[in-house]
Amino acid sequence: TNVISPNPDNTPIKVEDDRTGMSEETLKRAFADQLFYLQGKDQSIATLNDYYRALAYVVRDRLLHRFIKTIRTYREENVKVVCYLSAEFLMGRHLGNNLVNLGLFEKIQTIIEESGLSLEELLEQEEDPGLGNGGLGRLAACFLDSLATLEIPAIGYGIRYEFGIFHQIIQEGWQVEIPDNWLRFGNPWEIARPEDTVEVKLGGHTEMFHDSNGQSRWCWIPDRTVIAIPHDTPVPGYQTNTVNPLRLWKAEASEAFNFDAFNAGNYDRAVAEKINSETISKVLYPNDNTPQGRELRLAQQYFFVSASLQDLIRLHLRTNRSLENFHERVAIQLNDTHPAIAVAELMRLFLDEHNLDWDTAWSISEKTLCYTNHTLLPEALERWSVKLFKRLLPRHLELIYEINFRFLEDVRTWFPGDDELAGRLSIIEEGPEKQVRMAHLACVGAHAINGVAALHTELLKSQTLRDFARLWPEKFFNKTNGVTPRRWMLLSNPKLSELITEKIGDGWLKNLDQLRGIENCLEDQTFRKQWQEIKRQNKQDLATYIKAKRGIDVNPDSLFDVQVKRIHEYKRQHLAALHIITLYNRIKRNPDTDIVPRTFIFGGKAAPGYIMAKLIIKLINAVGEVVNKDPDVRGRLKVVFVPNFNVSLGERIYPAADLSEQISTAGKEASGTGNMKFAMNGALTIGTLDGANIEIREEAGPENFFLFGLTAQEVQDLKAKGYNPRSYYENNPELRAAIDRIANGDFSPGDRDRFKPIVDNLLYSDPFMLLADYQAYIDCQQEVSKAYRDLDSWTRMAILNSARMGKFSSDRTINEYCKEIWDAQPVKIELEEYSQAEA
Ligand code: 4GP
Repeated sequence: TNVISPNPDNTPIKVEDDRTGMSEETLKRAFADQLFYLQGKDQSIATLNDYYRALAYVVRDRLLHRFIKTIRTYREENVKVVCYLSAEFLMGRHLGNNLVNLGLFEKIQTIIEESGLSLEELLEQEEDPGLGNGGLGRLAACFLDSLATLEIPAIGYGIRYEFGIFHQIIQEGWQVEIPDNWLRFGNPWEIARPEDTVEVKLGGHTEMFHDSNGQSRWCWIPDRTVIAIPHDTPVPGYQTNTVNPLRLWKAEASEAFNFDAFNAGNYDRAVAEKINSETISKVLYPNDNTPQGRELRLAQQYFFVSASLQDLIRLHLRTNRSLENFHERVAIQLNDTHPAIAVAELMRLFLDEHNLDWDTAWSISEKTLCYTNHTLLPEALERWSVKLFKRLLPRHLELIYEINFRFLEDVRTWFPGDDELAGRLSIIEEGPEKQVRMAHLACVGAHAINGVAALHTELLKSQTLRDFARLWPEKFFNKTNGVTPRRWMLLSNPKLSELITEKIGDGWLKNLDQLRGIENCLEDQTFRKQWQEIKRQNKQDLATYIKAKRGIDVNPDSLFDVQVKRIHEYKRQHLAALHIITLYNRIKRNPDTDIVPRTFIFGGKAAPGYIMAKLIIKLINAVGEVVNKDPDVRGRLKVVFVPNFNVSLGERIYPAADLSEQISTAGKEASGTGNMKFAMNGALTIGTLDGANIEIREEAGPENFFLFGLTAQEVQDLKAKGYNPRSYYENNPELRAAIDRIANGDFSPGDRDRFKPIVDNLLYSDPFMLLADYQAYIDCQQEVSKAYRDLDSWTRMAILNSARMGKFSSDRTINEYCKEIWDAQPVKIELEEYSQAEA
């Protein structure tokens, strides 16, 4: 309570602060106040969106006061801070999650419902901020939740894209992309901090000069400056006072620069430059697992890295006398190679702007930087042409050459005479067009390198980064991914969470290993029935959504077989399509065949330029058109492509799944995180021995997992031996019939050749070995159907999956990073008394 003024009789008047109080009374008053004074509305004219915004501000106020205290504590105690540099943060909607983490969900629900509104409807009002493509961006978001929950001082640094990942609609079965204008109505969760603006330079050339000591040095004469304006989003932990910043940079034109042109009467140039500068943070590149080598993309990367590092150095020098202890106060994690230019930029700042000598600068920089790799796909390893580098970042190119020269000198002393090794390790790739290999730059510049699942890390060490692993085995770590149980269970599956809490208390939300406790309820028939009933309700909810969105009736008692993720050939959505066609063929051969009713649910975006992925979407929809309407099928098979898969749609879908499809070609999926969300919510997995599937199966027990397909080793051996997909086609009648049905145009009336690219690809090259895995997949699906016929035993397996997913909490992952890589410790945030009164 705040003391505002003494009474005449000297007893203090206590009022709870409307911006911090957590009592029902105060929250109600705050809601009305925000509606009136921020939205400028009252109940007679307020729209749902007004109510959403009013509520968002009520919640934001309560975050801010924790946020400010958090930042103040970090500064006063001069703590070590983890900085997560990522070109993508796929945060998902904030309101529901913030209510959960502040412990306000139920209270607010009551208040909103008392006002005759529905909280669910208000939550739906929020734009889903899609500042990421898929796994890598969503992982960053889960990590921020865990960092705050574990009370680790941390900052997320990234780009405030004006347009996030495109909105996908389906027209006549095809993906159509619509721009994602998510900031149209403003964003109540961010706070612009123009006072912390920094300048980022680009282009130009370098010149040699002599400093006051007579030493010759290089300096950079850029030809363009943009300004980076930070926008902070508070990220609260679950039931802690910690609220860490997510700091996203927006690019704007530097006024000083424009002014010259403007004054010289060159108004259009001034305007053009402004637009040019703002372009840098305009739009997220919509590629997942494949970089696009465009100049603007490199500019984006450099823009946010430079702004973030300058910001960090400034913050550091506010509380420390020099940069000598920078690595003791800051750990910087590079989320893939997108921010790898940090290696050169940190050196430039240390050398050119802060006058450190090379060895000191290098030693501090190396101790600060860490690098995570997220994919083994060779086409996904970022390379930039030296020519482009020189044009955009001439000083950095020089520094990279110097770093490389010193590195290769070391290599030659360690391995004298092995010139090939030096060539393989070099940061510069020779060839008709010289390239900068960003992964090599990251490996040389970082003291820790990690993969995201056990198999992935092994393959990194034995293949992709083999030479580096030989050089520096001690730099390599595995950090198997995880996901936050707050968003992916508590928020998205409240009924299941409640049941679990009823049985084992709520400790599991902060220590997911405690989920094991529900194994004790396995023999309790009532519990199993409750579990089943909740799954049934979640499926019914999804069925209602599907009906509304796509007009398709689906049976909530059918097996919900779900594959949601980006569309990619290596993820093999088309293998699932072959399964559906095979079942359809069986029905066509014998309409009375006894099959377990299934609803196949797909969701995911294809990169707009990825023709094959877009054709796979069309194929799935085309198969659905035929199968869903065929009277012989009698509704036993339904195929649904749910448009615009994103975080909030994931929240509806994972809890409603019976079967989780994790069917990538072994060795291709680095980890996967959707696989974890499904299993936590009691779906069984059908999957290959790929990425984290292997560890999920280990935890769940092999008897609770549907395994099929070649191993990573077998995939490689088969490739080496000479893989001939056609022989599978020729020798397997069901496979042949399935492919022929596509090739004959049964799913493309009027355009027989529409799917020829898919058919030809499978028959003549099949790089992801669908045909080699086809029969094993079909057989395994048969096992799935058999198991589903006994719903009670299926439910037991589902419960065991959930119970044993403790390992896949991102809290576990973050704890490992803190101990083994970052050397970061939790810091308690104490709140002033008045705000704790009701908390
Ligand atoms: C993804 C990987 O494909 C996925 O296996 C992994 O779980 C995720 O990163 C998080 O580590 N990679 C990307 C990408 O999203 O763009 O490379």
